[in-house]
Amino acid sequence: MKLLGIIILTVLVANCTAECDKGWKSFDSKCLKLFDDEKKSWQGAEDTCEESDAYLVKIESKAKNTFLLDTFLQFDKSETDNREAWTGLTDKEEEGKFVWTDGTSANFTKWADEQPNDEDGEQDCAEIANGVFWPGGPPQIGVWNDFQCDRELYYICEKEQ
Ligand SMILES: [Ca+2]
Ligand SMILES: [Ca+2]
Repeated sequence: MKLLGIIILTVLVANCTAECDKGWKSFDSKCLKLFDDEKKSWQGAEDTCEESDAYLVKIESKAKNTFLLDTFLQFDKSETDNREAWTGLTDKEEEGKFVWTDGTSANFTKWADEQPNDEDGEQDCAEIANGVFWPGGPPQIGVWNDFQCDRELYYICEKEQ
């Protein structure tokens, strides 16, 4: 009986201090991870997230956008260097109507200047970018760009804590 009590107590304590699996970072009751082993298309990235019971990251606030930059997308400011990753935002179902993978619309957005521009009528998936993307260009600090969904990028997955 005593042993059972200890086991129950241990389980309760473990639940109260639930944290993310190894390699995942905690933010606002979610667990987040940058997958930077292999670049993938937007759909390939989402499929891989789902293998971990996750989905491409949903960014609902400036605080979360900043957390992602600080945690996953830091670049060497002294050089022409950049980081970019797929997010879960897409307008592939209806042009111009951007939604997250759970179908909710984007209330908070952080588009770069002149984005989304649906370049050549073929950009339906949103990336988050940090760094300098062309020689002499201004740094893009944590801004979003719609991009061709079949282009291959690293990506950030998110799941419940
Ligand atoms: Ca589009
Ligand atoms: Ca674009």
